[in-house]
Amino acid sequence: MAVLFLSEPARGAVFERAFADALPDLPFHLGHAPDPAAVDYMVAWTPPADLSAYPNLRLIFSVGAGVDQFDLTALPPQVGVVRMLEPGIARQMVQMAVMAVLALHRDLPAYLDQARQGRWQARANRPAEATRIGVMGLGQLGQAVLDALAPFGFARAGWSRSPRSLPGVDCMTDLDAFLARTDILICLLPLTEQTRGILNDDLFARLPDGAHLVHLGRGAQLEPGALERALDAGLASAWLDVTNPEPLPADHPLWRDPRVIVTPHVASQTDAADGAAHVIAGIRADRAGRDAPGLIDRGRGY
Ligand code: NDP
Ligand code: OXD
Repeated sequence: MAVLFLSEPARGAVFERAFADALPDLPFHLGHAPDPAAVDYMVAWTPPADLSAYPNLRLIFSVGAGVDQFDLTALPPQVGVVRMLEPGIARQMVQMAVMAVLALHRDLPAYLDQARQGRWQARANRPAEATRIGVMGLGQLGQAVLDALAPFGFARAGWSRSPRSLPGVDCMTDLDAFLARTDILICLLPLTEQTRGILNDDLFARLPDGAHLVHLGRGAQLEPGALERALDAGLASAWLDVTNPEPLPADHPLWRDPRVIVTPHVASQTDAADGAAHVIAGIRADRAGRDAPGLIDRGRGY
């Protein structure tokens, strides 16, 4: 039995120390396993394309919260995929989402634009109760964001594939009805074949006039050009932490659109020590015959 770590060496050194403390009986290899057939567990952002050298691999742990960088169809069927669930990811996501929602609710893009022009001009403040937040994706991140927004008084709704129930949140599965009641749309969906390009012309057309977008999921959920068209057709502003393409090229017009704030995919960053603790907990669960926390459903893609 062994673990093979295939991500950044600095992060790997933190994992190596944590494994030596917590699972001293389990050989831990950084970057290369002397005996690939002994590898049961792999930690990676993306695994090697050809896994045939690792016939006894049981689980691949993603070093990130998403698993869309894996080609799930190419992995051997018996290999489980585990997403990163260290608690700092949700804490940081909450900070980013609250900052973005308040910025758009309080017209920060317009005030930044006025400031660049030296223009002192007040806009009317809208009550939070009159602003309807809608979160696409009611997983651990969508739920944490909706909880954190509760004290501000916004009307809150969420959209997911299966029916959910969350206190104070209108949980919906009907996308049309959800969009029609959403003034600030937050995307926190995983990237799958069903969600690729979901932020498209048709979706933006179904939002009320003057709505805003906060995109925190994955860049490829945004159809290229659709945001620019939506901004011309009545979408008020957008905060993008993820873009399509990503990274956003320096000459891309969205960088210079005063209605848009772009951050370079920094909403959450995995802490190495807490990430190692999550992987160790997963290996312990697997060795005890239980599912590792964060084990995804490969058929669903998340
Ligand atoms: P979860 O797997 O916990 O939750 C996913 C949610 O999305 C579930 O509610 C699920 O519905 C819903 N969903 C999935 N597919 C569909 C669909 N086709 N239609 C409707 N709803 C759907 O994910 P997390 O909350 O942990 O993370 C979400 C994503 O956030 C990650 O996959 C990643 O891409 C992104 N992320 C971005 C970061 C950044 O720095 N910008 C950092 C971390 C994550 P159901 O409840 O029915 O299963
Ligand atoms: C992740 C991310 O998936 O940073 O961890 O988006």
